[in-house]
Amino acid sequence: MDDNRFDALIIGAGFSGLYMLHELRRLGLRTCVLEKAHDIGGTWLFNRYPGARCDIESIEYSYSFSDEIQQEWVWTETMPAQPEIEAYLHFVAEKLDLRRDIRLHTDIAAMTFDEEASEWVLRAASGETFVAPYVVAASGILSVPVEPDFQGVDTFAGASLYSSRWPAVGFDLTRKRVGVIGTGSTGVQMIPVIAEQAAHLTVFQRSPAFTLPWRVREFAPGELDELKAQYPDIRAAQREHPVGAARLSAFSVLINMLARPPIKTATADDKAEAVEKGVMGALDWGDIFFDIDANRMATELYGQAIARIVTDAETAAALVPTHPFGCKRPIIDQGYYETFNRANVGLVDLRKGVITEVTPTGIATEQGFHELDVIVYATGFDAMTGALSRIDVRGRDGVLLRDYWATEGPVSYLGLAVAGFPNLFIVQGPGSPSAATNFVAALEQHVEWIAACLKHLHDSGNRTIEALPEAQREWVEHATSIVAATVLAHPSCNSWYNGANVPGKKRMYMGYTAGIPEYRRRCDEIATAGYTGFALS
Ligand code: NA7
Repeated sequence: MDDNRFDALIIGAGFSGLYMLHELRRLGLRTCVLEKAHDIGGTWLFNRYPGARCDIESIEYSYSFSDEIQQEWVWTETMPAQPEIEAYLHFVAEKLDLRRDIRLHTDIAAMTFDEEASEWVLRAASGETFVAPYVVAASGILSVPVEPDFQGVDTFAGASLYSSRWPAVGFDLTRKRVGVIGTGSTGVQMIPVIAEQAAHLTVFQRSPAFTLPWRVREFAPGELDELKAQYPDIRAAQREHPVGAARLSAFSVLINMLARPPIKTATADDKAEAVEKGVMGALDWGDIFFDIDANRMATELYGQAIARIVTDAETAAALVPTHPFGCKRPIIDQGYYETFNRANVGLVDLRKGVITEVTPTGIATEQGFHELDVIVYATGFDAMTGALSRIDVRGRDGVLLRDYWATEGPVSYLGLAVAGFPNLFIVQGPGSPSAATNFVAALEQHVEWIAACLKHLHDSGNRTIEALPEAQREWVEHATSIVAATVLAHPSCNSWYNGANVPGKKRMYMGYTAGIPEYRRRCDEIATAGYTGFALS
């Protein structure tokens, strides 16, 4: 038992957990990372589907805390593909000698706060226990997949593949009739790649996506070295940027749009010119985040731009979204719409008739039957709260975190801590910048804040820190009020950002949208003032 007693425990060995371990070791804390998987990597270990790639530039979607790491590691492409990010995390783990404090195959099933001892007792699925006064949940925001329970789903005689647990050895799709369910970021990334491999691809689309074309390319010789020489400026610009990514990415495109002229006063010529520029140009207006009518006008232009790419008129019309642009995660793609011009690709618009059943030979919808050899599920995640809700997390008075969130909604103080759950820190929990930003930039800020907080507790002779309910309420109100004025709050916005993709989940926008610099300013102000909004004892 004593071997399993630590100063701090971290759940999850992905991007967040690895840096957290490094920071806590630097403080001299005896720390252990508990990881359920067979290896490190988190999101970038599991999501190895064809075409899996980050939508932020590699030189920004990477740790900034170590110049040695950023100078030594070699990115080969402007936006990194999954294997390269996984390899990068392995490199970091070796470089910082992290693996000796990581326990793999350790799936935490329950954790209880012992109020008398003021410490957490964690129990793994194997029965093994771990004890520490502090726990950092670095368990990921998109780590629990939503897998639909269509009638007959288990009867399918072909291969059922899930985007977030793709076989490590890959899967040969050549000469196969493949069906893909889901057209979020994952579906949009994999569809063009699968179309090139499969004999036939049927895309089952419930909600069409807004997706912006992007050319990912290999770095030219010497280009990466030039960028590395500019790292001080690149990192400084990132730090000041609301989404933590100052170079072009889908997020910064959105931010840049805010400075554009409004569509509402645009002339017919302006609009025609916008459509000429393609789907990205069609959306490039300054008023579409705050005005739902403006947003709908831009969507109309977007539909016209799709119709210029997709030759079949019915397919082109089916690809036009009905939700407001901006309310879901912006997607970038490589040849998505062009894929629907291929002879071996078909689109099933589930808005005209839903999936009724999976049979041994394929998928039945209200519109007809599709014979398939492979079904690919790209159906999303129980985001933000999913991972912690699957653990029996019991705080004060034995309250279960999942019950608390089910009743109150996914509330927190700063997206970092939850009232009634002392000494539990969440990296990028609901109410933090997290998924509305460059996640790596956001997590670095959290990890550093948590480490400084633990140092403060130690130096000030405190053992317990706990968010106060009143501060939590005010934070939730503050975060919610920022999105209230935008299309993000529109009732037709159903996405993982607000929990609408998980049946029964309490709806609440789960990001903090004032940007990382403002968020950092507030977190630092709170810390400097002696951790206002927290009780320390
Ligand atoms: P998303 O963005 O949640 O997309 C999931 C997709 O799956 C979306 O098109 C869903 O349609 C669709 N879906 C979910 N359930 C069903 C059922 N039952 N029937 C048909 N279609 C369904 O998840 P992703 O994995 O693509 O992306 C998640 C994040 O990963 C992304 O935002 C990036 O941050 C990285 P819906 O829209 O709900 O109608």
